[in-house]
Amino acid sequence: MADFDMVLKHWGPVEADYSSHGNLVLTRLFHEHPETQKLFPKFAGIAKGDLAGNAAVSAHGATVLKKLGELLKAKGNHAAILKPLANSHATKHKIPINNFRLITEVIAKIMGEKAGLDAAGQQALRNVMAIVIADIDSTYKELGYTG
Ligand code: CUP
Repeated sequence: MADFDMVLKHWGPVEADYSSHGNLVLTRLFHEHPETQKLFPKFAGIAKGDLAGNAAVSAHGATVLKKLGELLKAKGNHAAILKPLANSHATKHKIPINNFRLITEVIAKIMGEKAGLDAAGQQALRNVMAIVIADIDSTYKELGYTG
């Protein structure tokens, strides 16, 4: 089975509640890699203990997972989705590329815990994201952003 499909097989629980899963992803990311919380000014001041109940964290987490859902469903034909995303993350949000690797690992773990994504499925997600991240990285380089 293609990597996209292996992950999409377990997308149902995520899609059913993007906000809760999105909050879990960002809360875990900010706990495991505290420096990532500072990347988004609107999150920088939130106390660790308040992340889980924070509506803005849930909303952005939902955005991230919805984007990932669109990318998975595009099955590699994702240039039109990814270009604007890579542009805004280089020029507006200034998110260094390694953060996409960090969030990939967190999403793999959360999907393992909450959506039954097994070790092979987690590897499939890493494979999909490796392509996505390489594409973001080429846009970053075109724009002269060294993140
Ligand atoms: O949109 C947005 O916001 C993004 C999303 C995505 C992209 C690519 C792929 C997938 C998804 N984001 Cu935000 C991202 C990120 C964050 O938030 C954090 C960290 C890292 C990354």
